[in-house]
Amino acid sequence: MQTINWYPGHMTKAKRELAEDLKLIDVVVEIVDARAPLACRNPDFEELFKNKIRVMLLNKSDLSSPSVNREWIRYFQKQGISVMELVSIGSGARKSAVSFIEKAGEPVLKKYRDKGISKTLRAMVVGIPNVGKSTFINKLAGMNRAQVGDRPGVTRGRQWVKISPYLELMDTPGLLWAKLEDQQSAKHIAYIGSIRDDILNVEEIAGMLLCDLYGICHDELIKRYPKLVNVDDRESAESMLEGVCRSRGFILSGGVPDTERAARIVLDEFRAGKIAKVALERPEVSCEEQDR
Ligand SMILES: Nc1nc2c(ncn2[C@@H]2O[C@H](COP(=O)(O)OP(=O)(O)OP(=O)(O)O)[C@@H](O)[C@H]2O)c(=O)[nH]1
Ligand SMILES: [Mg+2]
Repeated sequence: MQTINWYPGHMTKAKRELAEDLKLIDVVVEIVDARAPLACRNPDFEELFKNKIRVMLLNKSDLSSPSVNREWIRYFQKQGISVMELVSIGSGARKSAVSFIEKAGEPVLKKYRDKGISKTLRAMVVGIPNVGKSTFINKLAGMNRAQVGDRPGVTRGRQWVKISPYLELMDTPGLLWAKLEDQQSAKHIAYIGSIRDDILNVEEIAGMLLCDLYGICHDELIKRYPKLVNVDDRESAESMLEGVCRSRGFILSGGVPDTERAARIVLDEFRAGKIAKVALERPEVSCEEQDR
């Protein structure tokens, strides 16, 4: 796999600004994509937010497997992380998300209350690009205050959004980290659309995604792209992509498969949950827990 040079210049500035704003913040709300929560965890956040109250939202849970979502909730809770499953699009879960953040900030509010001061809770919403930070903020605001888009790097500057007289949220640009060592995480981050496709080899990424999905949700994959049953080598990214071309009739003159078109379609369909609602990652559970 090509080494992904994924760290756009604007993120250095964004990270610096985020550090500067921390003094204004009571709670840090980290949003991860439920399909790949580990890959979404920015290692820089540990140091950056070490003195802050932190909570986690497992967003886009509608695009993943309900049972794996529950496994992730248990996994993070066991680590002492306060976490909630979430779908930021559509209506619903607004109240529970607001009270989840307010509950996390209660120790801060109490300190002020004890001094007779009523304080607005200020939370910073952070995460890697495209996980739904701005969509979440709009949901809580009950209107479109923050700009959203189905591609990474939509939010470029920070923005305060008032949710109620008692709660304000800061939208922040998606942040990646400079040195990507784990290629498995890199793949997942590319699959979920957190790295700009124009700096990726989309055919390679989509081909690898097909190979991975063949192992995770074989039946749904074949249903969507039926000609994949005829592919001999299902570990070959190229052959899998050609199988999609044959399934959809993406054949150029001379019988050449249009693998670039197939790659874009596969990535779009996966990201929209059209192939299957599946988790790319599962928590490692001990044998003892599995038996229960
Ligand atoms: N299915 C589904 N889609 C979601 C959910 N939350 C957000 N999205 C979609 O994900 C895409 C990215 O949403 P944004 O809110 O712009 O993501 P962001 O984290 O602010 O991205 P950056 O500003 O680029 O860092 C949009 O197309 C949203 O509609 C969710 O819970 N479920
Ligand atoms: Mg945004």
